[in-house]
Amino acid sequence: SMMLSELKDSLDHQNFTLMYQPQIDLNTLQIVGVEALCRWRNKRNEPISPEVFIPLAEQSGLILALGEWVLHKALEDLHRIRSIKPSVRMAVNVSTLQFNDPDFERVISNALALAGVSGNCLDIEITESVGVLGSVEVEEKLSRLKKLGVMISIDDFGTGFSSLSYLDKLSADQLKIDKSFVSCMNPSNTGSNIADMIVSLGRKFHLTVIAEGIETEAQLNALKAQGCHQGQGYWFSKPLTIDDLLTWLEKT
Ligand code: G
Ligand code: G
Ligand code: MN
Ligand code: NA
Repeated sequence: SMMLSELKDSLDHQNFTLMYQPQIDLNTLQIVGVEALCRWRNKRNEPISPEVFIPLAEQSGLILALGEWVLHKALEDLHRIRSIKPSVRMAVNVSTLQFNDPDFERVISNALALAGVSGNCLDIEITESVGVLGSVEVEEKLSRLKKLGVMISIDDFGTGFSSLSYLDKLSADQLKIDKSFVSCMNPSNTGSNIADMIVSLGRKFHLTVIAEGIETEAQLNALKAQGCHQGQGYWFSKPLTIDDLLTWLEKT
């Protein structure tokens, strides 16, 4: 298709950009990480949503090269971020196709070596679609990645089709509460909700819980009261260009 050939051209010419959204510790309100979010404009300079171009990149196999570019760019920018806030980690979304590529571990260790950063700077966000979480295959891969020092987050937690039976075998570090469960939090509804349940589950299984899509102070306070560890969302900051992020970091 037209869009696919433009997408390929863009990769050759490095026409993608990354935006960074701060991830905040809900107790200290300090930044602990940033999530890299890929952006693309077509030839007519129209922004195309990643919900459109990421699936296209996946169908065409381009996602492997694009994913590698994202890793390299994000880790390169991390140096500038850490020159202001030394402990900030970089979270990168990894498509199921990348994760299941036999070369994935090599891609990760190469990216770390190229950027000259250690594995504990990097957080890999995967979804339940990578395979059967808790299965020997997936857990062995996660364990090998963790030996590089990287952290693993389960993104969009609760929106997939997995059962919960894998949680006690899971070699991940974090659960990310999908923003759909945060946006439906209602200040007048103090009873249990799905976000509440995910926070309890995560804490029981010694996983860090991070809520995404926090847009109001009421949502922030409710999540904090439930014991949610971290959050990101428009309440703190929308995704920022690297320059705007550096300015934001200088001010906070
Ligand atoms: O902020 P937002 O509209 O950017 O993201 C929309 C969707 O695109 C999210 O599901 C997000 O995980 C995904 N996405 C954004 N950037 C990347 C990326 O670099 N790689 C992958 N695989 N997905 C991404
Ligand atoms: O699936 P993933 O978690 O990677 O996607 C993150 C998506 O959520 C991105 O599209 C990002 O732009 C978007 N996002 C980040 N903060 C907020 C928020 O507070 N509200 C809404 N509606 N979307 C958000
Ligand atoms: Mn994500
Ligand atoms: Na999500």
